[in-house]
Amino acid sequence: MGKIFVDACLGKDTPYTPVWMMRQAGRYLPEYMRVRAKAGNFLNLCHNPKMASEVTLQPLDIVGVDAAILFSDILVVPNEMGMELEFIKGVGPKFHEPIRTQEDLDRLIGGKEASDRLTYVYETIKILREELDRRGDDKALIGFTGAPWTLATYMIEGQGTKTYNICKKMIYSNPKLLHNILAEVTEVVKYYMESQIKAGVDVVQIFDSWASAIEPAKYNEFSWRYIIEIVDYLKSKYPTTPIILFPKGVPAFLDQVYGNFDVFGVDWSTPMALAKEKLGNRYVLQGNMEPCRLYSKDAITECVESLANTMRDGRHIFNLGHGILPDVPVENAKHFVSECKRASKRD
Ligand code: 1CP
Repeated sequence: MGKIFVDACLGKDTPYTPVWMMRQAGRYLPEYMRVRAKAGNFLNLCHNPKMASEVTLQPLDIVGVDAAILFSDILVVPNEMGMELEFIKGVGPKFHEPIRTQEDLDRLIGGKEASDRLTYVYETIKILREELDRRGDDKALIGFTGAPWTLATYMIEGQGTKTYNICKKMIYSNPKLLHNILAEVTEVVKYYMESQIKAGVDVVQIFDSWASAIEPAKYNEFSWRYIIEIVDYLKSKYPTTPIILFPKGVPAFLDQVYGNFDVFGVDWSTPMALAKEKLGNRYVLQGNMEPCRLYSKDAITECVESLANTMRDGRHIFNLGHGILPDVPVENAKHFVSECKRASKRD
């Protein structure tokens, strides 16, 4: 059974260009809100494989996307490295004891031991694998992680940030400590991704959501090369599993992109034609509708047609250029998916 999404990741011809949406299982779906209410809170939902697998499948059934993305969060990794995590209403994720010194780092659980604690994630994937195989359709399952840099921003700052001043201060005043933190997270993520593949995901995506916080001259040193270390590890053991990288907001880095991965996720601020010119011959491109276009059906159609035209030679996966927002009408999300399929249908 060929999966259209997996084929597209590998640059093979497909009957149309497959589509999924970043953050597609989430608060814009009333069905998600019902399961979340039953779970009590967001982390309980991540920790409950039965409920997490249920919400993972919702966008396949409701919106018609071609791939499901495992329902979890990037922050379960530092959480299982021993950092207590809380999601506070109106604030977002919070680590009460951030990592600011080598002693803080030394107290964390590392490597395989930390990744082995993420059993609820692997359990969710196993349920999903079984269910998708039972259905026998061609929908794929995406596993994911945060990039070491993006995870480190939360671990060091303790929460989301607008300025990144604490972790950026470390770039310039204590790079050795930052490299030690990044190396430790990289070790855990390697095993974590490997375990997700073993549990049954078809494809993995690495989110570097806060890539743009680093100046281009430092981006490779503090982020990309750690991502590529993970890619090299996975490709040496699982050469046929496609890898998608999504570094958000780094158009100045496009000329320096390297690595043995398959799909480059283009964020909404980078013109797809520019990404195609720089990377289209080496990587399949994913993206990149500005997520706020989801508020208008006309704005959706205009963008999808333009993307389909730019990418008419293929080597493309439709997606948003970042996550869907909670107040988007479900009907518009469905319109996006059906327009992608219509506009890219091959004769
Ligand atoms: O229900 C709720 O109120 C919690 C909201 C929520 C959800 C639905 C959070 C908290 N995480 C998630 C799920 C999630 N997170 C998924 C699976 C759902 C899907 O995609 O269908 C994924 C892939 C993520 C990944 C994630 N978490 C990223 C990378 C992707 C991106 O959007 O850039 C990041 C940066 C996070 C951190 C995080 N978790 C939650 C929030 C609100 C945030 C962002 C906080 C901030 O802005 O700093």
